Amino acid sequence: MRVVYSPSHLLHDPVFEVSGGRRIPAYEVTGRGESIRRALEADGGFAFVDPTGHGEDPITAVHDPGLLRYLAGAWSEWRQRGTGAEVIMPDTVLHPALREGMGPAPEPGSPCGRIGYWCYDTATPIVPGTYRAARDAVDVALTTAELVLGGETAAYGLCRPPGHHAARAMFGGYCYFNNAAIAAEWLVRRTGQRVGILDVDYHHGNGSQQIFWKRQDVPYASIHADPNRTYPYYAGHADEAGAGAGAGATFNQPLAAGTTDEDYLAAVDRAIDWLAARSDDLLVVSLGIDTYGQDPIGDFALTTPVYHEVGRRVAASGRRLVILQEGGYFVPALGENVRQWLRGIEGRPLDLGPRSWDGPTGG
Ligand code: Q9C
Ligand code: ZN
Repeated sequence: MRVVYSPSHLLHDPVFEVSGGRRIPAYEVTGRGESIRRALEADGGFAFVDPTGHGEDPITAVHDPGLLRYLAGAWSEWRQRGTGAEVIMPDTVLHPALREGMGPAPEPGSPCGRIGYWCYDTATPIVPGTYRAARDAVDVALTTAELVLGGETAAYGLCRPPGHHAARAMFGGYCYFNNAAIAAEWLVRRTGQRVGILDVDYHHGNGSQQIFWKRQDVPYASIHADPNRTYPYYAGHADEAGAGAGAGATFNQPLAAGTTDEDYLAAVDRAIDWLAARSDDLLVVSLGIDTYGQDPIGDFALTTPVYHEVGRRVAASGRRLVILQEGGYFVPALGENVRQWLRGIEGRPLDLGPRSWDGPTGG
């Protein structure tokens, strides 16, 4: 399988985030991308490809041009105003009730006003290399989509930073641009087909859901932790099914803490069947590995072999697959779990060898 990878993800190197009122070490770190790169290189069955530039148009096909403009200039604007802070992070955000009944707020001029206008949390700091890395992650996604249009049955894009929490006009949740949504929209425009999104990250992909909420040509199926207990808190409930032309084209399966391999596979089967009835030849997969039993921010109980089986079942759907990395924060096993998932896609056997975290001499 081809793997699209860019070392420029290393430029996005946040040190901390603020979670539950505490300053904690960032979870979304460069070591994640390198764990995956190393595991896929060591496997020997993957061919690495560089991304090619696709410009701004595929991004503004999905996102507010103001969001792109903001992210492009955020660091230099912040530095020029001389706050001296090591990251850009909001202290004040545009809560919808602030202007309830008064119409939309204008985009502010001050750096602190602008970050809270575009960003909704304290998990997604902007550092000097963030914009370059986030733009290149989009190109990784689009290059992966291009490989599949060029005839590959499946290809994998090592997107970092991830994307599925970024909405049309908002970023957050470690995500800046919505790589999967941009790829799906690009595929729709290129092929005229209905392109499904299968989101298996531990968290609900609120951004992807928002972007395609009123669209029937990009059905969105997500399997995730119940938002009643987990980020992103305000979206991903079972009764959210889309609206307008997109009524019935969103499918959420919120799951309980402690979700097992067996529970999970049953949800995967339901998502695959649901997408099979609503999409044509192509699927974009938002591949999160934060469902792993040892993930520091997840509470599911999945084990390494289930990733191979999920990959096998997704491949059995017969769709051509654009597989894009989202979350997964237990770095020691992240690369191995991605590797098994992709081996499952290719019909290669599960390989719990000595390199494997869950293997006989692993860990
Ligand atoms: N106190 C992805 O997996 N932090 N993003 C939640 C709860 C944000 C996860 C903190 C988690 C974002 C792509
Ligand atoms: Zn996640």
